[in-house]
Amino acid sequence: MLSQSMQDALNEQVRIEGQSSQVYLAMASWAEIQPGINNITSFFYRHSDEERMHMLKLIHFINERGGFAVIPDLKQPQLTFPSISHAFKSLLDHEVAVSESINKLVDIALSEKDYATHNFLQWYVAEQIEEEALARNINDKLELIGDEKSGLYLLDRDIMNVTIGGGPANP
Ligand code: OFO
Repeated sequence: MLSQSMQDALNEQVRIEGQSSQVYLAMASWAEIQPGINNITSFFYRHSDEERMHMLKLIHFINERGGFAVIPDLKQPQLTFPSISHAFKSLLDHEVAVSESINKLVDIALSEKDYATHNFLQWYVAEQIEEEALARNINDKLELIGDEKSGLYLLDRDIMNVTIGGGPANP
């Protein structure tokens, strides 16, 4: 059974994952109207779906542990970006913030000796390591590319094979 404080903190994470999904959905929609970056567009759409899956996984966990998962109100995210690099920089910053919030949840679980929740959260800890590494890698490439259109063409081609979310798949 979840404590009220653990439940509230997990519900806040439901909101954060839902908001992440919205943030990346907005990036996808913006990317979709930029010429020639179809695979980058699909990367953002896939990332948005992945975040929704993270939210669902939390919802199921909260409800299965005797709590009540609250479906959150979401804010309209940033809709347009000065460049593709700006969008990816913002994605990285967002992931770093998500990792911090996951770490806080782990702290709460440990302080309450809630080992079931602690165990559940390890999936998110591992996922965040991968997502941050992926976002950093793409940002590094964009830094190398600078304003070169040919580099962007190659990034768009290579990103097609990138897998988002390596953890156990289904909620
Ligand atoms: Fe990419 O954040 Fe979910 O966990």
